[in-house]
Amino acid sequence: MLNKQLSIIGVPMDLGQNRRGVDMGPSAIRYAGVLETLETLEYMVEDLGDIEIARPSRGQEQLQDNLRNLKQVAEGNEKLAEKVDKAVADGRFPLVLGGDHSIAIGSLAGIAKHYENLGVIWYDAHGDLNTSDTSPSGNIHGMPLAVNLGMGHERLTNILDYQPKIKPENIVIVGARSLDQGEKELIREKGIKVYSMHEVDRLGMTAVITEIIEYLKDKTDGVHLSLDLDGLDPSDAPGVGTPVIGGLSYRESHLAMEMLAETNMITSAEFVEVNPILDEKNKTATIAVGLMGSLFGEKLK
Ligand code: B3U
Ligand code: MN
Ligand code: MN
Repeated sequence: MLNKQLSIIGVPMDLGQNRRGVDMGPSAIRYAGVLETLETLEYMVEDLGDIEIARPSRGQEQLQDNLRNLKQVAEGNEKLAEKVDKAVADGRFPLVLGGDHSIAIGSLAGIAKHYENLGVIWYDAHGDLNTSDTSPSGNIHGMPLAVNLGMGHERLTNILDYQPKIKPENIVIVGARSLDQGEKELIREKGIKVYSMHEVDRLGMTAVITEIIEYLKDKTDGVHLSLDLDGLDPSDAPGVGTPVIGGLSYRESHLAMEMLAETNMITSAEFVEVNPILDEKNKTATIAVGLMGSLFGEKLK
């Protein structure tokens, strides 16, 4: 049984990338029925509302040292880290709703403090392992995993005054199919485990998740699921800012969530990059809520 006390935290963050609209992700996910879904599964859910996010800088100021909106992204993540920290300290399961993936900087800052060896499952088309030196875009949503490894601007790596947040051997990336050169080098250098689409296709999702569970189960004392909706194929999840074809299917994703639910190993989660402006009738938010249902044990009921 997972922790029955859930705290939902919305983060209307759209400053970690270029396309507006992802700030409406938390509303779209709430509208798609996240509270009702989890309450039906007999969770005690408190909705802590949304973190306040500043407006973007304009013109030249926006991109400094190849980091877009650094100050606002850092400040938003500091606020998020404090909220998440408190939820975990109170014995609650934090469920964070994005917003773009830069919010994983704040979530993990708040969560990892409470664990010696936090495992992280990064469900994503991308590696999010860029730094300002390797990023092709300056978008901080392409950097949070590197930041959590202690790489990047101090303003981001040192949130809540400690770093690194996580260890490379405790990370597993699933669904990758768009990695930049610098990210590939970092993966090799740090020995990060990656199940790209190639491995998912060869092994099948059942074997992939079984291996991930085996890989993390003995060496971690908690596991955070960071699920970027662009990990799914755009035909299933069209409402994302950087869709990449050839992704994980709706069915594979539900299977993955159901298998994780059976283990009870997930101790925190976030669902990010839902962009209602780019979506088709709230399809992507609805899929996100469906996946949460599976992660929180719908099939086991
Ligand atoms: N790797 C590219 C693109 C990207 C990363 N994350 C998303 N897109 N969603 C970058 O900008 O770092
Ligand atoms: Mn991502
Ligand atoms: Mn992504």
